[in-house]
Amino acid sequence: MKNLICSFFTLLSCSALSQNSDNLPRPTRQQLAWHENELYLFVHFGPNTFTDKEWGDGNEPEQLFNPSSLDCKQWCRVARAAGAKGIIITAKHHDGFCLWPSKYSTHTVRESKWKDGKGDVLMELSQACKQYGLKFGVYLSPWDRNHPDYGTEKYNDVFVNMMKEIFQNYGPVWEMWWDGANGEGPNGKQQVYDWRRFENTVRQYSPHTVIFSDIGPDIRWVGNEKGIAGETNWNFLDTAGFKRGLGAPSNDTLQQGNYWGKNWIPAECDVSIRPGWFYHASEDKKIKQPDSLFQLYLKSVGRGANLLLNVPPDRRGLITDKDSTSLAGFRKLKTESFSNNLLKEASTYYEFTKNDFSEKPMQIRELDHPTQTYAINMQNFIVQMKEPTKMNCIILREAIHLGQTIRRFNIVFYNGDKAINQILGTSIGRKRILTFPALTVTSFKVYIEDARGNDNVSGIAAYLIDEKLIEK
Ligand code: FUL
Repeated sequence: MKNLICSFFTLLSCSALSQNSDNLPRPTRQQLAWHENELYLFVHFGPNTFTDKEWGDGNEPEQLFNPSSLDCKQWCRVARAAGAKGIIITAKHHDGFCLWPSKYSTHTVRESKWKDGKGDVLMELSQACKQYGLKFGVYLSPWDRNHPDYGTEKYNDVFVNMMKEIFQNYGPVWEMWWDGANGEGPNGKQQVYDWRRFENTVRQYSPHTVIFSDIGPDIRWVGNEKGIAGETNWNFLDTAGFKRGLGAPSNDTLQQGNYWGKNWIPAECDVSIRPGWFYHASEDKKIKQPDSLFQLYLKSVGRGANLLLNVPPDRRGLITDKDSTSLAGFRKLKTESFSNNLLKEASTYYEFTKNDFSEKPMQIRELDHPTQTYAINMQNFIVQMKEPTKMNCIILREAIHLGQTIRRFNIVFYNGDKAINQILGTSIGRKRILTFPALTVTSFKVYIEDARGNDNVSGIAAYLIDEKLIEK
């Protein structure tokens, strides 16, 4: 039967993710769960916050680090109000300063003035995240401009031990974020990172953590720091022969993925709400406003990637009201835009034989609740509106637990019998948000024109959003 209707989770449990007779890469359970998190905050915080730098030299006196009223719960409240699902913090940036009292360094919060050396940012944040139901992630820069062992084999032990310390004392760690930078250390030497050992450590000590880097293994960098995924965005990447940092695939490739790529490594779009990653008072007037954050959302999450939005706390250790106001405004735009699915009353008919859309449909369900999403598992379908309806946004979802199979689609809009417009596109992935100048529509047809294996549109919705918000 073509109109196989099966709940997303039923499908999930009946299809082993690892089973892969068609050689199509599929996400692991951890990756699949990662995809559902859409938006989370990045927090750059450390000595640079107090020196007004972006990259510290590593010789900043520890005493500099002294936030006057650090409150990780405030960060969590801001994250929640923004609709973000987690926080990833720079536990150690390139300057080597550790935001936790690591046994493997003497350049940490313990040596600082803050709380007389008794403070522990990772402890406060990991606990606050638990309290607020947020995921907790850790950016741990392999490049270390302070550590005396950097540039020697001993440093690989240091890095591994730091990770173990973090997993053991602050876990669960949802995402481990490895920057590709590999500059010189305090002794002028460059480190040869033992990536294989680093990866094995994560897998052994924290098997549910997803690892981000230029080339994964779980999540890839999107090839720019503007927060923008490719309009065509495959969740596949070829990594053989590539390295992190300078030896990474080209930025274009990272932005789009490889259509024939052998590994499921989806893109994460990192971008800052301000020009810099760290807080600088001089940038207080340059905070991205709700409409630009909305545009970024369309160009990241709306292209099947996730959005990692950096919101740096100031010298008090708090996110400023200006940043949080903008985030709350963005949340409001998102809620207003996507709260009224115009297809609630529509009917959907699948193409049975060529140009015969007569087979009875699935019910259209809420897109953002995968438990309620039904797999269509069909090639082409028509959506019939109850009455002529003005719309300027369509959201499609692909059943990515089965892989990413759709390579080209075409949506044709009708008013009565007349075709009034069409949208041609390539990848769909977890979520594809398409915006266009408003049309009054009585029906529209979705054609999956080219697909590899089973094509699996798993959800569709239509909205009328504020005209000013359509993708620029
Ligand atoms: C880059 C770093 O060099 C920046 O300082 C920042 O942390 C950014 C997210 O990643 O590669």
